[in-house]
Amino acid sequence: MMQNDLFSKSEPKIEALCDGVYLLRQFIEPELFYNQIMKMAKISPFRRMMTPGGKIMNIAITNSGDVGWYSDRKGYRYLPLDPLNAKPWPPLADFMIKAAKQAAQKAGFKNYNPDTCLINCYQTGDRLTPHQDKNEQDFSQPIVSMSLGLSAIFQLYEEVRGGKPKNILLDNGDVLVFGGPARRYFHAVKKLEKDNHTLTGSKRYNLTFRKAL
Ligand code: MD6
Ligand code: FE
Repeated sequence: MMQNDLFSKSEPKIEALCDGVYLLRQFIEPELFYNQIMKMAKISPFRRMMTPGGKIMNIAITNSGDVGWYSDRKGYRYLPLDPLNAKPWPPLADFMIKAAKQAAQKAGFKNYNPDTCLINCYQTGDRLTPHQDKNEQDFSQPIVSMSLGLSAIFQLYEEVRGGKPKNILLDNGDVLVFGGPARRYFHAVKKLEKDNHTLTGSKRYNLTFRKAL
């Protein structure tokens, strides 16, 4: 009995959604990550970036790590310095890297070495349109995605943009590992519904750990 209980806690369930995509529900300690984000945002604040086409994105973004994902008129790319303060992005905390590696390991990705984390902040009505993540060098490395606060529906398409997506509900503390053949699949996040969460209020945060360089 006792041993069974301990086992179920140390071996959380992992759900395979398709080849390369795995969901680990309630895998992280949300408060720990939320507090860390708030600390990092004092150095590199959340800001709404400009698309290469000149539109202002809804979702507010910041980064942590050796480089940070950035978008402006010059395009999408990774930058070693935050253009807002001309300083390095706040470093990845050890516990963040450890959790991301543990999630990747559980999904079968042995040599995962993230060097950056993109942090998205969604407010009521914000959505993420279908896209592929392709600004990274090495597609054999998965992306580890962590959700905090309000729930959202993640939509997973196949390699082509059209067709019916698989809808995946991402809750506070859930971790999605996104690799293998699915690493190039289109995906989106549905409009954030108006709601209130004890940790994040009216917001949802998403952290995506990547090996960019
Ligand atoms: C989000 N996530 O969940 C946005 N991309 O708010 C992504 O765009 C994403 O979760 C690549 C891999 C995993 C992801
Ligand atoms: Fe993405």
